[in-house]
Amino acid sequence: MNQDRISRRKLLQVSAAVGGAVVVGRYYVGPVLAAPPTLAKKDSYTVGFAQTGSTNPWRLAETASMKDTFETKLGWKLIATDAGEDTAKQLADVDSIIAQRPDIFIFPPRESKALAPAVLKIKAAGIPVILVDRDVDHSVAKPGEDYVTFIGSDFVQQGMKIAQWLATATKGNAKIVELEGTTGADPAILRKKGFDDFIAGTFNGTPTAGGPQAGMQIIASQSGDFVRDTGQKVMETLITAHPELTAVYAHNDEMAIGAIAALKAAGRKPGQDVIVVSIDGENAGLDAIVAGELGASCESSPFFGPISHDAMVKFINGETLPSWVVVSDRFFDATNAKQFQGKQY
Ligand code: GYE
Repeated sequence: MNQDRISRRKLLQVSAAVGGAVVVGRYYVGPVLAAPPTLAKKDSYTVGFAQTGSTNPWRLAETASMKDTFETKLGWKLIATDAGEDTAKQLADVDSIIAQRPDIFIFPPRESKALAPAVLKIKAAGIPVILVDRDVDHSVAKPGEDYVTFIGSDFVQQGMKIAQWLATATKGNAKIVELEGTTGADPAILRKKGFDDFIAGTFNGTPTAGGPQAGMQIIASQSGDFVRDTGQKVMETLITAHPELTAVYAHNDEMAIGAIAALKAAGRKPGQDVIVVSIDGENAGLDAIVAGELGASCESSPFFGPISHDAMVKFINGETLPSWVVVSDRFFDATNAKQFQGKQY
């Protein structure tokens, strides 16, 4: 039987046989269950939302979506924290939210490995967790067992789609500078993998129709932390070190916009002698596509309020949830960017 499809009820039955008592901090939390703690039906809930930061429009849109759903529409309480893009601060925020005893945590773990123990800690405190936007390392914390589910985009596919677009736009010839997202963050790891795999001629283990892209080389790859200014600074250095570059793959629009500014300042022509591609589908990204400076942006939706509420209701009702609720994304380039301009985030 597929582990992903085992219902919560079955996991609870299994867990009864393997449970042992644990005490975490000042909480006695009873047996260790091989399923997330359950949640009783009631009129309103308190939701813990430990945000990673608010350094870009994408993150602001995500926070707004959570507030809109849980506070404005449902009238519930959202305990929201802002870690200022500091992993240690997010870990401390999780602790402080646990101490306030929310009914559930719905939040994006900034780094995949570093936040996995925090998910176990929340579970041990008897509070269920739904992860949104970023996932944690499954060798430490498992969906369906340690947390309810992960709701988010297919980052490998995003990287693959952008590589495929770039291969077509450059006729398979590109010297690529890659601006990676936050080191250790799930989307940064997987957006890189999807892109790299496409160049190597595979996608999720299956050979791609076009085969390996021998003319596409990643000549430098460095983190710009998903931040516009950092992306710009990193790009300035990489332009000097690698003047032969002909393409930029940024893991988000913010860094792509920073890179475009750096390229222009260095006398290069983004959209002409350097093809820039990225991910997110922000308004600023669409503007850059319409201006001819950004080639394409694969969408990554930040609207997790309604979708996480749906998953939470299913969980409360004891319904089976997949280990991953996949968010589907659109793709923007010069053929369609204009019609979505100003309608994104
Ligand atoms: O692409 C980026 C943000 O985790 C999917 O994080 C998210 C990414 C998004 O800071 O802009």
